[in-house]
Amino acid sequence: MMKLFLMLAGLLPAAACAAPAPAPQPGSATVTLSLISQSGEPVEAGTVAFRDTAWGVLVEPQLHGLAVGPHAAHVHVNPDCGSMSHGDHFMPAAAAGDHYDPGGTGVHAGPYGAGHLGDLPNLLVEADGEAKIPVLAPRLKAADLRGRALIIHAGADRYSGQAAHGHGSGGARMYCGVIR
Ligand SMILES: [Cu+2]
Ligand SMILES: [Zn+2]
Repeated sequence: MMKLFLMLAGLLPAAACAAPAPAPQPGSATVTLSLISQSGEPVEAGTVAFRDTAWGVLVEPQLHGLAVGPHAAHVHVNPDCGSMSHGDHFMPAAAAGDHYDPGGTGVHAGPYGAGHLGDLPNLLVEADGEAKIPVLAPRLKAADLRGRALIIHAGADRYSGQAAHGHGSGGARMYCGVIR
């Protein structure tokens, strides 16, 4: 036992000296989200950071003031969170367009499906109104995200259905930000 300890102790300094050179800076992106409101009053909800890993993009939320429960999160095509009104019909963040879908699949199938690349896992808002649990988007790279919009929806994503109608993909657009 003692012999083993001495052996390990002897190895430590050598291991420290032989530390590999720092890995190349991984890709990353970030977004500050704001509540989408008809008045246009800016209400910030925090940030989401994206980081490339060997398993896809790690999505790290730091959000506050949201309704408790799971919320759909998607990368939408356009870097524009502008809302539109059609008569008295308010269309929150309509300018962001549809879910990011470079393959033209037209299918909303969630983060592990073969549809929209912009379909992220649900973000879970805990009892204190904060979302801080990281999730993984295995098919994405941070470079895909910059210059697009992140939208968080009022409800949960069931990873199915037609995005344009909101069925199964989280309902109303609630928070939006342009990814940089
Ligand atoms: Cu969306
Ligand atoms: Zn989708």
